Amino acid sequence: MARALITGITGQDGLYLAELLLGKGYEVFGLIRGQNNPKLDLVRRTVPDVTLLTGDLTDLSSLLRAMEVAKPDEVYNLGAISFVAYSWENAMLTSDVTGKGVLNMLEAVRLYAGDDLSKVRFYQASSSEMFGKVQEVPQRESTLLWPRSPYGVAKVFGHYMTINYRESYGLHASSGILFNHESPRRGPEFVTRKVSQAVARIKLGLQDELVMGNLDAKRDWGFAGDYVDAMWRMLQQPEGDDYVVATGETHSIGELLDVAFSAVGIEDWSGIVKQDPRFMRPAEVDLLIGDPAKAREVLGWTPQVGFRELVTMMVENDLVEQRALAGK
Ligand code: NDP
Ligand code: GDR
Repeated sequence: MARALITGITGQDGLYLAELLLGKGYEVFGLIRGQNNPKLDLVRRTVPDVTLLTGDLTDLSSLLRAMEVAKPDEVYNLGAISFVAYSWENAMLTSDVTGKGVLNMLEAVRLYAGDDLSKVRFYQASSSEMFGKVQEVPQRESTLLWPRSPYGVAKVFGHYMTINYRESYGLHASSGILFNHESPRRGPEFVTRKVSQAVARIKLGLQDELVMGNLDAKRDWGFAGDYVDAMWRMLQQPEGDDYVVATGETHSIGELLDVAFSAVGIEDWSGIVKQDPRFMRPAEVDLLIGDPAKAREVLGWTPQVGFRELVTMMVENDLVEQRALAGK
């Protein structure tokens, strides 16, 4: 039975990936941090067959211990401070976790594997946020990186460290440059879930306005369940490599609002949505659209869920959740 260790098991992708790997017959280990993690119950309920190990990406010894217990064939490094807006307010912490944390994980792999690095394959959760200021459209593996946030800069460090371990030590290390991917499990701080929750609450009469930041930014949004499959496919290749994972379509935040409100029968949201500078970023990533040709050709990966279906799925899920929370 193949063995996998996932960091970031409490996150959106960690849960989908754990489900995917358990379904394939893997023995799955998940790294969980803190002495009383509030998401522990959620993980236990959702993926009860995952063995949880305590550890933190800033603590190399905890990662090494996790490696020694899990003895993984595959390591998926999904743990990170992942909210871009937060990264300006906590730039050092973001650098330590999202940037240097990758190096800690790579070192834990190297120290665990000793002189047989071929026994472990490594996946790094890189991000389209690394592209930042638009250099080329659509963005592909070779596009110049110009990050625009402390988060993006930290991800660039992790990305190149992953490449460096591949080139220096021959580690089977892959970096997935994933564009935004969403689901009903998305954290409520991210724009899609913020919108889907608010739209559901407005429909149910629990809220009357929605305060947003920049409505002009454009993102290439896909479904998280599809994207974790691409991660797994990368580690099944004969060699490690870097891949853009995206839908190849882009939509503005305004279009996201159109689709989400129309899912509950509201066609004109102009009187409901307000804008506030507190949700604007010091530097914005204006346009993301990925070219997933390499992932399609080499990994045989294609996204299954389109933008409208994704947003509608999230709104419908939040209608059920918000109705239950309100006792309606
Ligand atoms: P989430 O924010 O949902 O999950 C992040 C995970 O990282 C959580 O499990 C969190 O644990 C964990 N984590 C945070 N700090 C630490 C730490 N110090 N040590 C160990 N674990 C820690 O992110 P997603 O699931 O959406 O994303 C997964 C990865 O993919 C992240 O690295 C993200 O940056 C990257 N990514 C995501 C994209 C997306 O659109 N979703 C696109 C491209 C890249 P806890 O619950 O304890 O806080
Ligand atoms: P992003 O996702 O920064 O792309 O990072 P997020 O959903 O936070 O923002 C997307 C875009 O929406 C604009 N926006 C708002 N965003 C939030 N969160 N809240 C608002 O009220 C709001 N109004 C407008 C933002 O300015 C931005 O342009 C996500 C994360 O998952 C990263 O970890 C990942 O690496 C990238 O996607 C790819």
